[in-house]
Amino acid sequence: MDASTPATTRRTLCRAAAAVGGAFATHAFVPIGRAHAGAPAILKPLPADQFFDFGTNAEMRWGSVDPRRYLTPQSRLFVRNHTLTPTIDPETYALRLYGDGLRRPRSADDALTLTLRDLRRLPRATLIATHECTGNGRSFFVTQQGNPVSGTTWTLGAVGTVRWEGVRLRDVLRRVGLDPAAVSIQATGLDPHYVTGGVDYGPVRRPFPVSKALDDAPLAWGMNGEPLLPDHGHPLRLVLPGWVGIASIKWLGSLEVSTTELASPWTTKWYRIGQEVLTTNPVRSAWELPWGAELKRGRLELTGRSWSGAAPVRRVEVSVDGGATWQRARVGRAQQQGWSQWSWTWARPEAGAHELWARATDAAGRTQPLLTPRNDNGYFFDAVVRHPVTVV
Ligand SMILES: Nc1nc2c(c(=O)[nH]1)N[C@H]1C(S)=C(S)[C@@H](COP(=O)(O)O)O[C@H]1N2
Ligand SMILES: [Mo]
Repeated sequence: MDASTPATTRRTLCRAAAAVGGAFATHAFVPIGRAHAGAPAILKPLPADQFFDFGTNAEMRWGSVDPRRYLTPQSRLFVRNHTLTPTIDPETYALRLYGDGLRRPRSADDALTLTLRDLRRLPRATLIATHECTGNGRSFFVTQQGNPVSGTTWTLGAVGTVRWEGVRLRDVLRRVGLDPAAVSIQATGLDPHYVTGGVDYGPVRRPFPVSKALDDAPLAWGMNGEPLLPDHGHPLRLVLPGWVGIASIKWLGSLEVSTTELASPWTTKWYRIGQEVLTTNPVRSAWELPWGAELKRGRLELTGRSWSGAAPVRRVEVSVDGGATWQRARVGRAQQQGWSQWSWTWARPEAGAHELWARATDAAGRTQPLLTPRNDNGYFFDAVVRHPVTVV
């Protein structure tokens, strides 16, 4: 793959996915914009110099990242949609809460509702965190390791670091009242049902432990000082910092709080490797360069970023001789749970084709390997990526 990889044209979407009903509770009181046939799955502009366009998904181009900006602008952030971006009216929106894990248990039909106005009465919270899709880097299973895998062929741009703004989920749950025996919370989106292979899997939803809810999870209505764009979950999304992107449910419709472990196809069928339900993101690194970049001969100051779902990045090493020798990059400070920017000086590059390798280690002691074991859906590609460049 090179920088000129043609973006796929936007696929015509299966409108059957917009059908609601069946075994799943409908949210009839929330007006959701009906997309017309042929409507785009993503609403924000996706300039070709900034994004790879995969139809329902869009990847940030690392070659377009501004090394002087720590945060990823919302307009530049990758988008990952199972179906399409719904349009939700914030005036009539309400988050539904129910389940036997509430101090006063409630059924789905009798859910407690919280409007945005209700939520805005709670203490405000902001959190800088790296946000990343589980499948980021997937294409390298194929191109670097020769492993066939299925899923969106992301390179390394299904990631960003943003400042989330909203309230702490812990404050919401305290206000509503939690049963001490509550263990699991299922977050459900208001986007159309996910239909694939002729099966309706219902709305996008995924459970997570109450412990994560009480730790660092915000319910966010803003990003980097702006209201959330429709594509990123307007008017409200869940964020589980450091965890796989699928855990951060957009267009949050409901939270079911339970005293028993909950499940969904997003934990039993997808976003798992073998017996392991995926939660914390691995360590990864990217150069702020186009794939196959041409670099002018002479002393080169190169930049990149590294991140980990578990802990701040402590060390980044660079190799330009296929891993025979490694040199330390200068690593900047991470803000809160965000990534680390780094730079490295290539003093005397020779003309010709080279591979740039970058390998990060986090404060939890996790280092990027040279090879990631294959899994069918191509999750968690964390091996050192061999970034080709030509010095001219
Ligand atoms: N309701 C809903 N939430 C969702 C998704 C979705 O399709 N529907 N996609 C998930 C996945 S797989 C990822 S990686 C992130 C992407 O968030 P973003 O599009 O704001 O970057 O949202 C997650 N939350
Ligand atoms: Mo994802």
